[in-house]
Amino acid sequence: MESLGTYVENTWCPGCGNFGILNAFKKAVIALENKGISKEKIIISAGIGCHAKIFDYLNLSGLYSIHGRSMATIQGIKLANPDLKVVAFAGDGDAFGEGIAHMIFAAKRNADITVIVHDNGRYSLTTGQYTPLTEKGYKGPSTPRGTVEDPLNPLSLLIEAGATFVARGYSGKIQHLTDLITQAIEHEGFSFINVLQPCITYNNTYKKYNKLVEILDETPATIEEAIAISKRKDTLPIGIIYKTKKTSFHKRLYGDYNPVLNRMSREVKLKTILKLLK
Ligand SMILES: Cc1ncc(C[n+]2csc(CCOP(=O)(O)OP(=O)(O)O)c2C)c(N)n1
Ligand code: SF4
Repeated sequence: MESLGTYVENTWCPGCGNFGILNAFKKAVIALENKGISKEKIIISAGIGCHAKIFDYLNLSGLYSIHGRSMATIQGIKLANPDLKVVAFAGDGDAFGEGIAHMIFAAKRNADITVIVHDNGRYSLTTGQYTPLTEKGYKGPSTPRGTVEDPLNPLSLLIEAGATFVARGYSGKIQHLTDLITQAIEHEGFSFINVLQPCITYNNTYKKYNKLVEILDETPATIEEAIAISKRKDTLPIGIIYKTKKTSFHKRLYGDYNPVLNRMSREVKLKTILKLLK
């Protein structure tokens, strides 16, 4: 675990759910290394927000992206070198506000990426404004009289969009979350984990989640059942909610070709250009 940490000072509020996600992710990287996937092959990206600081706290290669764009950044990395396992961290504001088009299209084309959403139901870094996942009626800095909108359901939305691995985790159940992250990264195709993440400063949901979270015994067999489970409000089921097999985007695009490993030498490139120019 220690070799996965960095020298960067951790500035998350003590008790923040992001600590559980960081620990689960480190444990998942170790589990993947034990299965033969070296950490040099695991590449990360993040948006901007409290969640995104995870990028600074992990000793892994990657590219720190901008708000709402970590899903696009990581797709580019995967397309350049499909041998890599790529993971984007996003906030719920990040992924379902400015980044929603990237989420939907990554799911639609079954891009072989993993997206981990730190769902704290708020734009926390910017002091608690409502996000597309915030509950109706929430009074915050941008909605002093309460939001009048219904929240999106991230799970059913991405199942419908074409995601082939959709899960919900809880930062308070670290071993369970570790297993979900490990399986999501191993999955070929678009994998998405919506992690229930209490923000103790702007949305302290620990009590609610400890009461309502329930581990799913098994993955629902049909898409209809998966959508029904995603929409449950009496409990919050965690686990893999939907999983199916479909050829991923880069395989459809160029089969087993790898643009980085099969790169043309400079000489061949020049000859090809000259031929085209003639
Ligand atoms: C392109 C762009 N748009 C907006 C912002 C402002 N901004 C920075 S962090 C943030 C909110 C982050 O909220 P969320 O993604 O939910 O993450 P959290 O802080 O809750 O982890 C916003 C709106 C920005 N930095 N860049
Ligand atoms: S503001 Fe909320 S999400 Fe951000 S570090 Fe503090 S507890 Fe965590």
